[in-house]
Amino acid sequence: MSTHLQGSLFDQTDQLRLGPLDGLRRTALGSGAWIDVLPGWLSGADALFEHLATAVPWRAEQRTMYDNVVAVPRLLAFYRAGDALPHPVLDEARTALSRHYAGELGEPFTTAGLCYYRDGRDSVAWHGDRIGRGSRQDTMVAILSVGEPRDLLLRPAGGGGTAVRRPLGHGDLIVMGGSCQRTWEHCVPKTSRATGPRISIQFRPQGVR
Ligand SMILES: O=C(O)CCC(=O)C(=O)O
Repeated sequence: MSTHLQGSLFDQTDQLRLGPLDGLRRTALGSGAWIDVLPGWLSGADALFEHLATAVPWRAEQRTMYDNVVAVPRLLAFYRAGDALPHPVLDEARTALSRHYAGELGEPFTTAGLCYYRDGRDSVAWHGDRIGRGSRQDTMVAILSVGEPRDLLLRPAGGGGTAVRRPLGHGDLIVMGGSCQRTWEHCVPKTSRATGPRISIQFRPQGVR
């Protein structure tokens, strides 16, 4: 796959390295939902981006919308608990997140969902991760973003209220926690700006999807 990532424009260093998690900053969203954000958690992420873009078996999906079958506007891959992840730094990231949140989450992050947004036309619509336990229990979803910056928007479930906008750049981490998957929803909207590719890596506990 051609990746078109303007790598040198993103990274200040070639060394792939996760920073400490103690810089995470929490924002309470309301209704028991919160987000933790850590810009630049992963440095030297150009090589990771290139590796994931070419080595992951990306899947194009389709869905039915009214009477039509339409392409899902992003490429996907999913690694179940126990599957080998496509790069060792993702194992490191998952282990570090599991350790950091052990007390609060009470279980490790196990699965990794990967999404490839090829350009600004790729997107994901408003949703909560409610397939499984996220529909009835507090949980956490941690997202590491690499490549072109894209906005993640959050709003109270069902719409209404003011949306919160979080730009996610190369190497940035966001963790959605508490009731966020039930009481809030999130999306990555399309953009008409000239936008290169982005890969999102989501770590979830078992049974959350
Ligand atoms: O692209 C992202 O970071 C968000 C992905 C997401 O919300 C999902 O796949 O459920």
